[in-house]
Amino acid sequence: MAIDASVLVLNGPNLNMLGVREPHIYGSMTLDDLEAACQERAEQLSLVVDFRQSNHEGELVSWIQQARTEHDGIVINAGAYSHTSVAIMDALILSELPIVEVHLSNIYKREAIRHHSHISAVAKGMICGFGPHGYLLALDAMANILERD
Ligand code: CA2
Repeated sequence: MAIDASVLVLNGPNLNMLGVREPHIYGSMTLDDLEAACQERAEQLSLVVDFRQSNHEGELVSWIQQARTEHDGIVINAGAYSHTSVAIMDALILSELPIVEVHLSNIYKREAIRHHSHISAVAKGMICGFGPHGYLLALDAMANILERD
């Protein structure tokens, strides 16, 4: 069991709209509901979760830089920046922390522009297609990684 390890759960652009629009793709849970579910799972796993969302690439980069000294791992759904941001990929590499990537939707069943993620190249692994449950699976995976390493 990873005792009181600290995990930054980062959410990228538009994920603050969860539960408000497109429930057929992203489900009806709001971001606040998702945070509550993550906090509950984190407690069971003896993890401390710092759950954040930003629509701004630079803010996400700054938070990842800070995580290097403040957290033990990063779970990230970078939203559309997953497909475009070399800056976020570089920040994740520089953090030297274990990374678990998560997506609510199955990005491979969607438009071709969503099939490639820069995050996947630097993540320990990636979970997609299971909706909000994917975040809980990502925390399980992170607890396992932190216990192992
Ligand atoms: O499936 C995912 O989790 C995504 O990261 C979500 C991103 C999308 O750009 C990625 O390709 C896959 C978009 C998040 C937008 O979230 C919304 C939530 C509710 C209503 C509209 C958008």
